[in-house]
Amino acid sequence: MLPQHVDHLVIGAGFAGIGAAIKLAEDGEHDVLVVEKGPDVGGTWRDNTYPGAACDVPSQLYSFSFAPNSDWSMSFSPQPEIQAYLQRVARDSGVLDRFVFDTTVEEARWDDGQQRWRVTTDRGVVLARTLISGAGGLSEPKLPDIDGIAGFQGELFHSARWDHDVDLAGKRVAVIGTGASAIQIVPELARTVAHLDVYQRTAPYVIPRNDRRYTRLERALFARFPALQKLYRTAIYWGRETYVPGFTLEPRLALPAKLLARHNLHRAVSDPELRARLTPTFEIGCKRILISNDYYPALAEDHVDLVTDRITKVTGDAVVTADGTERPVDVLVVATGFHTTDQPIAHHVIGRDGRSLAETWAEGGMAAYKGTTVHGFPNYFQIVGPNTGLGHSSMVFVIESQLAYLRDALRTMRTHRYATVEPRLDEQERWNADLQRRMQRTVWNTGGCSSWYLDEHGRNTVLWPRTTVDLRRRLARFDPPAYELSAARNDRVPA
Ligand code: N01
Repeated sequence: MLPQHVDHLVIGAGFAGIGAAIKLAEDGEHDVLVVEKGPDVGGTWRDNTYPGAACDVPSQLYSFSFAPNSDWSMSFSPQPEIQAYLQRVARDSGVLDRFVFDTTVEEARWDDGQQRWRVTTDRGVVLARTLISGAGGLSEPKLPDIDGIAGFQGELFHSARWDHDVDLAGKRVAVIGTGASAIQIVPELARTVAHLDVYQRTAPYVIPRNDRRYTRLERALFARFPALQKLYRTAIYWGRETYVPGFTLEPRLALPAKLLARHNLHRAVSDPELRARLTPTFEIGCKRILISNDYYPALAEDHVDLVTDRITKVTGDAVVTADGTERPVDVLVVATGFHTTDQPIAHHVIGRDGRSLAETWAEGGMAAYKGTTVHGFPNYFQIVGPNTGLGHSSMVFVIESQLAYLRDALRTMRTHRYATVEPRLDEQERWNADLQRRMQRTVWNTGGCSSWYLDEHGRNTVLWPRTTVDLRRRLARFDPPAYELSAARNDRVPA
């Protein structure tokens, strides 16, 4: 049974939802409900179980600052370890009793009369004072729109919905896509399948993955001296931050990474024709820089083919390319990314004037104030909101920055007995105009590529165009002057 009303309803039990529940509890906010559509915590780390799934941000940084883990086995953790970490953090922090699983939010509608969010789930309706979305930017798989693909007779699945019942040994397998997911999948498949076709539309930059196993001594030292682990984490953080000027100010500053990527390719692939097809034609950083030691070597294997001709259609048992070649396939893996600038949750959150977030954003693209609150949506906080994404560092850092802002907003509401907070339209517009002005200089806009950072209008509504230090500073305190604030019309919680 769901409660009829709560103070705070959180959508999603990934890093954002777990972090929100823990931080709200620290502030004495215990009337919290976390609604999760899946059967467990973990979010994207629960869903992405494909072979080779691992984090491409070092584990020491890709974890909560308040829940360090001295037990990471590798410098880049494999997915099962991250999932186990999230399960453990949620359990040990004592907040799991606030979570309901296998429950889908169908609609969250602001009721201005009651100053509450009316959240309709497939298991009942809950009224909530604040709505906190931690639904995630990489949660809804994007399937490729290819002629005939619906009629494919073999096995077909998306990288984020891996079908572990399908035995791939000895099969002819095709992978569509060469993004961060695909380059982890391809080397694993190359070890088991009879033949692998990799369909590449755009060649990515791939730099070496400096992965290594932590020694027992290192792990013992991290456990014994938390300050040492913190220092290590800080060093990784600043190392990552050095990418920012090359991305946001002057692409030539990213030359070392470009040379590294070129060296990585030359070292692994000796065939000049294959090398040419694997050479990116855009500025480094425009798309996510990928890390792998075994992707290029896998492509150089005899039973692996890189296909760069455009896919024209899929038949019952083959993929057909523009040159007329038909390549038979038993299993088709689509590693074609996620709905990022058209997030499904936006269709389900309905604001003060009866319009959904998706409708509000239809013309100008996703926009929020400080990536977190949205005009027309009182008491709504979106963790990993518009323009809070990173191409170079840990999203957990961003999530914690936004949670600090959320907590200060709730503290301010408590102290001043505000019933609602909603960013002023002029402040939100000023924030986004400044962001987009800044965005003009970034490699994501000027680097000559198309990417999932850009929406249908060509606007980058996904990434943060400054340092993460800057983001954290701006989110450190809630800023009432930028908000419309209202007192409670009625102190009684409506039934
Ligand atoms: O998805 P993507 P992803 N026909 O959108 C191609 C995070 N992540 O799942 O480049 C043919 O990057 C598309 O081609 P193109 C990370 O933030 C993190 O790999 O658009 N091809 C591209 O090659 C990452 O950025 C980790 O020309 C089609 C690929 O599919 C994000 O998730 C690990 C096509 C999609 O790449 C998404 O990565 C994995 C079509 N119709 C992922 N449609 C970590 O380790 C698309 N493509 C933390």
